[in-house]
Amino acid sequence: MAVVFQKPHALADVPLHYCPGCTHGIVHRLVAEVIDELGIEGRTIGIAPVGCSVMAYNYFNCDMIEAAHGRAPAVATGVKRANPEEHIVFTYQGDGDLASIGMAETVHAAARNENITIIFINNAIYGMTGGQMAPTSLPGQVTQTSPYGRDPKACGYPIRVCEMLSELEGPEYLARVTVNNVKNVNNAKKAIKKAFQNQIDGKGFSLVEVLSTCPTNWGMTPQKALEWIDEKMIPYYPLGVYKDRSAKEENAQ
Ligand SMILES: Cc1ncc(C[n+]2csc(CCOP(=O)(O)OP(=O)(O)O)c2C)c(N)n1
Ligand code: SF4
Ligand SMILES: [Mg+2]
Repeated sequence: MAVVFQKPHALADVPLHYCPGCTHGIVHRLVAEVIDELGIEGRTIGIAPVGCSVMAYNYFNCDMIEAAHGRAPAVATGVKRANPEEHIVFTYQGDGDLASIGMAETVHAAARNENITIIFINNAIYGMTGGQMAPTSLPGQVTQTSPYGRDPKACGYPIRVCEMLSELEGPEYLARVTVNNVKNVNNAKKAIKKAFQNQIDGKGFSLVEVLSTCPTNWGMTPQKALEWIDEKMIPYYPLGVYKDRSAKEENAQ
């Protein structure tokens, strides 16, 4: 039988606007595949951020809402609570959106253990606005607003979101993945699927951080950007599961 390569149904059949080598598109596809596999397209409502993925509302075939910059977890909270049995709600947010202007919304949604799914794209930069320093930019990283490299003495240290949230009692599931090679893409999909399945099962707040590329603002070729994730990002942001409450409770029994 011939295998035909197709787009997932939950991914709209329109060209994405992302730059060559940007991994936003890979993560979109993984989210859409998971929506297809879980059979939840008709129940799913996505919350788009402000950032390069602002037009995610054009790319997913489910209902989408555009939140103000950083407010996606608050919007998701309202949508989920309006019909908790029926709605499956996910946010898709960059590091500027989630970890800078939206940090309060993120932390409090996690502390409340809102039963929502967050896809957090950490590309260590403000992509859409031209490459300014993000809360996750690495020490020494050259950006438009740190032309001599990020100096932690002046700008503070990068925030490790999964580690920070794992100190809270609330969250159900926190994992960091990346999509810079086939193995990592497969692992990322497993984590994203678990984050949606947790919501279906009523388990609570699930966040998957995806280390992503921004070749345009990093000033790299797409290939070099994928390597930079291995060389620079993973040492600072180790991959792994930072919290999995249900698994821990099952193991303790
Ligand atoms: C209230 C408000 N402040 C600032 C901006 C400008 N702004 C738009 S996108 C963005 C940063 C986006 O970066 P990130 O969330 O990391 O997404 P990326 O583009 O890297 O995927 C900023 C600061 C805005 N739109 N609204
Ligand atoms: S500017 Fe960066 S994050 Fe935005 S689409 Fe281009 S490569 Fe992707
Ligand atoms: Mg970013």
